[in-house]
Amino acid sequence: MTLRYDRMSGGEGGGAGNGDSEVVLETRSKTKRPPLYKVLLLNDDYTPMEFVVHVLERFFGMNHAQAFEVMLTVHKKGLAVVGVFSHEIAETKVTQVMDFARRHQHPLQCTMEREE
Ligand code: TYC
Repeated sequence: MTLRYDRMSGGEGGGAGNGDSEVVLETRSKTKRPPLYKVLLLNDDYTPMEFVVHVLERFFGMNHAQAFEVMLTVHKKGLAVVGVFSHEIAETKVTQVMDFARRHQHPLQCTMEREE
C-alpha cells in the first residue's frame, strides 16, 4: 500500500502569503517480514530409526515421543516438515543434520524450502 499525503503551503506568510504552495508526497516503503523456510527430513531405506529420533531430539528440540512420531511420519510418508525457521537458522539446521549423518555414515537427507 502506498501512503501519500498532500499538504498545501504553510510556514511564513500563511494562507494569505506570497502565493507559493508546496506539495509533499510521502511514500512509506513497505516493510515485509522476512520469508520463513521449512526444514524437511527425507526418508531412506538405511538410516536407523533410532538415529533419526536422536537427530530430531538433538537438533529440533523434540521430546522422545514427538521425535518418534515425526520419524514414523517420515518413514511412512517419505518426508515431513520438522521445523520452520529464518533462512539462516534453517541453513544451520540442514548443515548440522547433514554433517551429523555423514559423520555416522548414514544417508539421511535434510533440505529446506521457502514457505509461501
Ligand atoms: N526408513 C528408515 C528405516 O526403515 C527409517 C527412517 C526414518 C530413515 C526417517 C530416514 O528420515 C528418515 N530404517
